[in-house]
Amino acid sequence: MSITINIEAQLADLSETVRDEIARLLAGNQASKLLEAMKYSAISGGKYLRPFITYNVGKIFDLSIQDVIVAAASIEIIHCYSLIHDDLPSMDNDDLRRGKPSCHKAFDEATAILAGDALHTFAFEILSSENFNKDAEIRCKVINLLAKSIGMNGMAGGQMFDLQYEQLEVSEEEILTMQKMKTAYLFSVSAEIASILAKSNDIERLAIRNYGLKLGLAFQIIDDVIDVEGTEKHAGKKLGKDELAGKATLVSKFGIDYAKMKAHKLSQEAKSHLLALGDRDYNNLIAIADFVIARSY
Ligand code: GRG
Repeated sequence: MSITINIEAQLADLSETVRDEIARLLAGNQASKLLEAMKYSAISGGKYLRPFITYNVGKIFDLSIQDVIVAAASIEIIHCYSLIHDDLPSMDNDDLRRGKPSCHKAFDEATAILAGDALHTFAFEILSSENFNKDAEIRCKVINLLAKSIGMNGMAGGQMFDLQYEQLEVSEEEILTMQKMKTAYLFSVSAEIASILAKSNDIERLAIRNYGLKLGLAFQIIDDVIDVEGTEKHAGKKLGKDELAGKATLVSKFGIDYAKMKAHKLSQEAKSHLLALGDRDYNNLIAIADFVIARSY
């Protein structure tokens, strides 16, 4: 299953819509250094891939951009929060993000920590508001899923393993579990949120969740490949850092070819979960799974 669709052009279109929505959501808050730092990181470059997944899953269930835009923006806000904290000197210590100084370089470390914290809580503020969805049960489901995906058993837990595994010999299973938690759960929740909003049935929801998980894992493995093979100009961040830090990745353990093969297999598996969606038009989701492993940034 492979499809010729220009995902990059579509990503560029949606990026603008998501950026505008984040700007709209942040507008009306009192001007401050903290708000400037939040805007600096959340209304900036980037692929906007996670909101794009939310939008495209929504589309296969006949949801409009208006139906999913707040959820999509909140996912991107969480992602931006994680990038700010990931770049901190105490984490991955990166000076460059999305082709410009990372938040703690453009401002200072304390401001960056607070900007990340404030974006984190802001995402939940948005999702708990009736302006997002009138149905309190839906809001609770979305918030519960997102919170679980980014907490101790999700993104934060995965980041902890990522730091703990530096310079250690760990198994393939440990690497994949860490990457699932650190990266893939947010992809999965980006997809599943749209199926919650669409009130899709359990079989469809599970298929979408698994699609997101496999997609996210493939994405992270290719991210590690780009760290070795990519160019800084294209990636917008410093590369070659994994080897220096002794990061546990499939690339460091088994080499580039194995990592690419594994990412390709995961992308195929992601697509195969979509078969459970029957006649629905999921061509864009297939194209996203192709894009994730073909990308060079
Ligand atoms: C946010 C709960 C929470 C905790 C913070 C710092 C941290 C704990 C987690 C880090 C998670 C992280 C940054 C994982 C890496 C995922 C990754 C490859 C990010 C790059 O994503 P792209 O390429 O970035 O989609 P753009 O700039 O295109 O948006």
